[in-house]
This record gives sequence, C-alpha cells and structure tokens, in this order.
Amino acid sequence: MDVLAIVATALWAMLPAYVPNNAAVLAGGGRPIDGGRSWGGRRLLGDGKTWRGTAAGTLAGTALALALNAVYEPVAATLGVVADPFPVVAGLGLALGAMVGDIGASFLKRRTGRERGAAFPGLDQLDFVVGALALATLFAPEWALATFRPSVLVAVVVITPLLHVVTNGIAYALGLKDEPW
Ligand code: CTP
Ligand code: K
Ligand code: MG
Repeated sequence: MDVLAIVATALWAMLPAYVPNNAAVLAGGGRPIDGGRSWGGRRLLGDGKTWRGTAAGTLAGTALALALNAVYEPVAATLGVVADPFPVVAGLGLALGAMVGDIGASFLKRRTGRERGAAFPGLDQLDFVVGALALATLFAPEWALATFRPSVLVAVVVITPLLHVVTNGIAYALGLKDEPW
C-alpha cells in the first residue's frame, strides 16, 4: 500500500469513531451516567458524560458506517481505501468504543483530581481511538484485523491527534464546545 492509500484507509475506517464525540457535544445533556455519584470525594465520571450524549454518539457513528457502506463502490475505490465495507457490528464497535474510551478518560481525569473540562494532553486525543479499536476488534475481529494492519494503525495514531485538535478548535470557535480540547 502506498502512503495515500494508507492515509485514506485510516481516515475512512476511523470516521465512525470520529463522529460520536462531536454528536455527543451537540446532543449532550440530561442525566449523567454516574447519576451524580462520587467516589473518594470526586465525581465518578462527572456531568459531562450523559446517557443522551452517549446514545446519540453511538447512533451517529453507527449510522455513518452504514452511510459510508452506501457510497462504498465509487468513493472507496476513488480514494484507494483498502478495507471491506463495515459490518454493522464493526460500525457499532467503533462508535460505542469511542464513547467508552472517552468515558474511561473522564473516570481517570476525576481520579487524578481534574475537574470537568480539564485537559489531559495525550489522553484527550487518543482515549476514543483505544476504545474504538478495542471494541471494533472485539465485535468484528476479522474486519478489524484485516483493516487495521500495522501501517494503517500507525497512520491512525499519528493523524487522529492532529484531526482532534483541529476539529475541537473549530467546535470551540463556533461556540459549540466550552474548551478547545
Ligand atoms: N457529552 C455527553 N456524553 C458523553 C460525552 C460528551 O453528553 N458521553 C457532552 C457533554 O455535554 C460534554 C460535552 O459533550 O460536556 C463535551 O464532551 P467532553 O469534552 O468529552 O466532556 P467534558 O464536559 O469536557 O467533561 P470531561 O472533563 O469529563 O471530559
Ligand atoms: K473528552
Ligand atoms: Mg472536554
């Protein structure tokens, strides 16, 4: 695979994991997942992790995988994407995994004394990648292992933080997000 195909595959395959966080920002609110409970004097997760945001993010990411499947023939071939269409469970794994990774990061932030909205450089940019890859591999092992070959995995880990910084900066500038991370 040449570099362009590697990058195209990385972006295409991770799109269902990129969208959930943004959908959660737009749809978030309502009952927090931790129900307001604390542990060791700190919130378990905090008010920033809600059932509604998590459900909306998971649905949006899964729906995007199906939408990408619908345009697979012309678009994937044109871009040089080297991946089979998303099995539904792969889309679900990527989307739910992204949400779970982000929730896990909030758990770690609260345990380390960081308030809601505090930055945790590195973790903020990669938490959802780890969750998405883990659940996609669990739910759709054949597809995930064939898609995320080592070169594609390296591209994902390099490109995602850059993309994360840019999209969150835009969301912040548009007033959709309280902090640019
Ligand atoms: N959000 C949500 N449910 C989620 C994830 C995000 O409702 N599972 C919404 C919340 O309104 C949240 C916003 O998206 O405030 C931004 O998400 P994020 O930056 O992840 O949360 P923070 O509020 O910064 O909280 P934390 O410090 O725990 O990351
Ligand atoms: K976050
Ligand atoms: Mg935040």
